[in-house]
Amino acid sequence: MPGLNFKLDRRVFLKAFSLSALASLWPGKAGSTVQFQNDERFPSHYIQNRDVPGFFIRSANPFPGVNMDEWSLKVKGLVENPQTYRYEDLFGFKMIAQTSRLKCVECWSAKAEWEGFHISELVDKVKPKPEAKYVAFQSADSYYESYTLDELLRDRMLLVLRMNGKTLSANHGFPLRLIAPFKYGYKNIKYITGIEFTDDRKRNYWADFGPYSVDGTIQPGIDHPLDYGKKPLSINGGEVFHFFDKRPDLKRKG
Ligand SMILES: Nc1nc2c(c(=O)[nH]1)N[C@H]1C(S)=C(S)[C@@H](COP(=O)(O)O)O[C@H]1N2
Ligand SMILES: [Mo]
Repeated sequence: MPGLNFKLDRRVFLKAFSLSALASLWPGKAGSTVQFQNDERFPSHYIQNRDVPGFFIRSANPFPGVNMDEWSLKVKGLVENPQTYRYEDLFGFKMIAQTSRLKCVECWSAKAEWEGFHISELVDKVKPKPEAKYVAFQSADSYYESYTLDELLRDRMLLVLRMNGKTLSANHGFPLRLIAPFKYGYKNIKYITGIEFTDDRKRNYWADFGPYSVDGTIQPGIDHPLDYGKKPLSINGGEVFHFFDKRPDLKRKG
């Protein structure tokens, strides 16, 4: 498809919008997200922002989806054992299921059951060197994220392969995404192709192209859960749990 190589065409694409339209691409501008599906340059099957009831789709750039003939997960940088994984290899890790919310800075949140593996599984295999304090993620759609290794080793941080009992859909990050329940949605990177251990902090997409912090920890404030008629509910900061969510810590107490 000529003209639809987004790595090449991003600058052209960005130029095509006015500055104010560009500002509304930022995920924090509630209600003003550019609806790419109204733009005839992007075929309707492209992954793009869509307010699908129940679980919105957020994609900073229209994307055709991962080509699995070319996909692999490369784990590299300051590690003893760099690894390249095929999709099937990832199912060799110990799978964990967890229900958690994804909370976008646009204010909505949505809940799903996620299945995947903890990053400690990967860390055990690649053996980061002592100076590897940070981890940079690369995606197939030119998106990127950045974490401290300590954050990634926290509970409920998952590299996810399945959502609500099914293989991840293309819209939600097939084949591999991160679910970081105490971080804003933008840090929950989809279409992961690379994980690099480094001794310096890399930036992330929305710190480079918008007003959002690299840290991205969910702040106290108001949430509009999509499964509660978008009614405003207050949140404490960190992972979002509402009164109708089963909190894992409460469950443990029986
Ligand atoms: N690779 C990639 N990951 C991404 C994004 C993106 O544009 N590209 N958008 C982020 C944003 S802003 C949010 S809110 C969540 C949305 O996840 P969803 O589309 O599965 O709802 O994905 C995040 N991960
Ligand atoms: Mo977002």
